[in-house]
Amino acid sequence: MTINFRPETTLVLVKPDGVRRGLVGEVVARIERKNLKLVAMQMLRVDEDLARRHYSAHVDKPFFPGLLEFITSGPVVALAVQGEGAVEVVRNLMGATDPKKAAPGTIRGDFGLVVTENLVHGSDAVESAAHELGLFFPELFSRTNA
Ligand code: IDP
Ligand code: MG
Repeated sequence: MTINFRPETTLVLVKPDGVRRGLVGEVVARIERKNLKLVAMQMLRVDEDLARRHYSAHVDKPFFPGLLEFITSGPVVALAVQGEGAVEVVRNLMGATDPKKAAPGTIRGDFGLVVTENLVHGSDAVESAAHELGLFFPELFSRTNA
């Protein structure tokens, strides 16, 4: 089975801190009540290879080693989320990267405190969403249905 990339589809991760703190349901509930559609969901452990591919844009950043260590530190929950403007809508639900600056009412604004533990990932563009969905759900999303 494959899933079409249209309607617009984005990748959400509940990161290891979110899973450890029991916030998977909270994140899923916020996505669902926004009337976005969950089309795939999986708990998995991110290994170093997947972490490097997923965060390749950040390879030269000083925080990259810590980011790899963190994202591989425990299970994550990966979600494929579909709906009109899904990429931007999810980013708005998540709030700013640094939870200190994230608005109250957003996931990071309500539950996060420090940038290294900001609970969720959401693809930042339609093109990166296609790439990231292929990384986390290779059987469901491939370049052929992008
Ligand atoms: P995003 O997750 O909001 O898209 P990015 O800039 O793509 O933010 O950064 C990826 C992840 O790297 C962030 O979610 C956060 O976990 C981590 N990160 C970003 N900036 C910093 C920083 O300045 N120090 C430590 N970690 C950071
Ligand atoms: Mg990003």
